[in-house]
Amino acid sequence: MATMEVNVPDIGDFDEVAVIELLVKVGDKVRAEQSLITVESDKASMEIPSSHAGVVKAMSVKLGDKVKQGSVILVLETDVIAPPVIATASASGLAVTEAKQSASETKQPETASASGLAVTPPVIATAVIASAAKQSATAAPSGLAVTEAKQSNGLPQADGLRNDAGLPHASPSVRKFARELGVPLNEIKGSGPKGRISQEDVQAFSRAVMAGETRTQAQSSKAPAGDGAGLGLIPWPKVDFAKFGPIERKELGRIQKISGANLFRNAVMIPAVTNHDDADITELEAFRVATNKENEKSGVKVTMLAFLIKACVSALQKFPQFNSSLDGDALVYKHYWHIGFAADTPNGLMVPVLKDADKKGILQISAEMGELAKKAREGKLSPAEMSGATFTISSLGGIGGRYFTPIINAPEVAILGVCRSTMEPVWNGKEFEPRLMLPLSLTWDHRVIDGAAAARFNAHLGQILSDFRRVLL
Ligand code: CAO
Repeated sequence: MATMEVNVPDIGDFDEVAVIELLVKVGDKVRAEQSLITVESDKASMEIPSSHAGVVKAMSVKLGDKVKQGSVILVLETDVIAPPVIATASASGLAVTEAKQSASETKQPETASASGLAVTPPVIATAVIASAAKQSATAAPSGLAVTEAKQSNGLPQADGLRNDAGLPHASPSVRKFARELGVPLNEIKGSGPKGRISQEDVQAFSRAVMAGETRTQAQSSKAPAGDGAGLGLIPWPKVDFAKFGPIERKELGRIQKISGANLFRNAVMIPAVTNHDDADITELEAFRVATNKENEKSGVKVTMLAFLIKACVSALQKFPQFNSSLDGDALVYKHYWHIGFAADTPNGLMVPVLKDADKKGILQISAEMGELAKKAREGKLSPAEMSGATFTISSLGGIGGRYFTPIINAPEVAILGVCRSTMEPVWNGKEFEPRLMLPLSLTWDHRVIDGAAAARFNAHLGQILSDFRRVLL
């Protein structure tokens, strides 16, 4: 047994390069030509292969160290002091493409092969350079696609998803790219041969994390989905439901997932309060029924929601903070009145937006609402038709119920929930009178609105709904 130092070989024009990855550790058995460390210059990253086989006795470099030709990488215990392995460009032509690329980057002298393709002269344990532009498979002179594994160094790669160092298969430049994005490479399933990870795989993973479609292990360990750990809450109860009876598991739909994430954020982040009230709509309902009779032939049906939209615009104009949004320490007051309305669709909850409700009459609002609700149910709403709302109404009037606590649709600051009207005995000072009462539930953001303003908003809404002529005032 003998020990020997393995040094950084000639790495071309690079003066000093930083060690960005340690691919082996003390005790590891390494093969000749196996990559030991990855170094990085401002132009490229390179894997430095071992000149001999043996067992790593000591590491002489650590992450972040600057090394240059001749720097000791590690100490190897070897059986035989064999002459250093000479890595050559493959004669088959498969390695030629990358060899040429490497050569151009390292500015090593090139010679022309018999085929006319440039190949590098044999180099001793030469550094392997792979720039981002060379990650993808390129066509070999033969016309066959050559994998980057072969291009990068012409050396055989370990089978399976990981290399000898237990790292996922990826070129140095892909690793560098992942490091820069903070993407954990070992969590990516490579789409290349033998699970090799490409730059596109890294980008796709990063996109999925940003879109909330997947979570990194670090994210999961900090706040597993929906378990409340991120909020410092005790974990969500885990129950094996099947122990108690037959079950069926169904994935949430796409819209449910998106609206669920939004609702969760809004419920958690907004200090919301809900005020409940009743509005007397006896006369308004009679007017609505009469209007529908008059317009029977037009095909446009007026529901209470159209009147509510118009009444809300009046209340929003009287109390402009309800038509605002918080932006840091400032309130943004909007001088337009676009009203969103929650629509129950087969795909889940959608909120089409009726634009410029202040400029439209009840019949036009009804017609547009009908059109938007139809599109919502058919899944045909465009993003523009779902954006720009300044206030939202959620009406369960067609279904039933008394009151509920709707969740504010951020960045709006209030939402009105409406339930089914019922005929109720109302004391008029002398006697009980049957009146049609509409239950209203106004949820508001306490950072922007206070209880008194909310009570006034509801009272104003009640006055308008009980006597719609007030809209004109
Ligand atoms: N009181 C009594 N009856 C009411 C009413 C109310 N407040 N609101 C509506 N109605 C009646 C309508 O007059 C209509 O009666 P007719 O069939 O006799 O004409 C019936 O209920 C059905 O109305 P509608 O629901 O078709 O129409 P709309 O304009 O009231 O609502 C829409 C349209 C799209 C908002 C509604 O269909 C819908 O999807 N509502 C659900 C919203 C929702 O899911 N909110 C919860 C969000 S939080 O999860």
